[in-house]
Amino acid sequence: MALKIYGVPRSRAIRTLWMAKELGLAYEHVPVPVGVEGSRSPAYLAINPNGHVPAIDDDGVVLWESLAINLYLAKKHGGPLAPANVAEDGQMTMWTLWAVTEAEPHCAAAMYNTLMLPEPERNPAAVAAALAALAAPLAVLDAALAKGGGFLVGGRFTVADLNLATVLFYLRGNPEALADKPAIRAWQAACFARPAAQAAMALRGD
Ligand SMILES: N[C@@H](CCC(=O)N[C@@H](CS)C(=O)NCC(=O)O)C(=O)O
Repeated sequence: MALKIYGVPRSRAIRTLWMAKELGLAYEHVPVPVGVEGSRSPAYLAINPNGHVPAIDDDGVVLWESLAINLYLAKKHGGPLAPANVAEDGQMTMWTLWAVTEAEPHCAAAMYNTLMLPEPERNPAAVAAALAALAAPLAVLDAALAKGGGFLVGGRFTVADLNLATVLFYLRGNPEALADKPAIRAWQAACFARPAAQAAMALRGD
């Protein structure tokens, strides 16, 4: 099989598993866990020297960085998820970089301190700070989705929506962050209702 996807579904590998399912790709899933036995093992470090999942080996093209992998797969396979021209390519790259710079650090801080850390280690002040930092970016996103007919680029679901939706998934424990963001809530519902999203999320087992 040409495409191998490394990483357990309960990690950022879910982003690439979702993308592969959207594109209907045949792939081999290698569920490398996080830690010394998996992502930090010598065998895996030879694939991704950063020690992070996911990574892919696409017939010899080895890539890491989940959202870059998705942009690559979209452009390689084409179709409605991919950019139709260089302007859309720019917009999809813009929203993907926006996801990792403007949203992900704050979404991750909120998630860790709401859902992931053992309860005694959770810091409510860190959650409040993260949600305060997200207020302006989320207002930008809500307005863009309202203006764009419910999607980020080209009035249709694309890799940009998939990439950003997987980052905003981190806010699932903080619905208050989206209480006054109806366009984001409608967009999230549309993204996660997709059959490929449902199939990928089922792999997480939650
Ligand atoms: N920016 C990277 C981050 C990858 C990342 O940090 N993955 C986590 C799992 S969600 C990981 O592998 N952690 C293991 C470690 O850092 O040891 C991406 O989007 O692929």
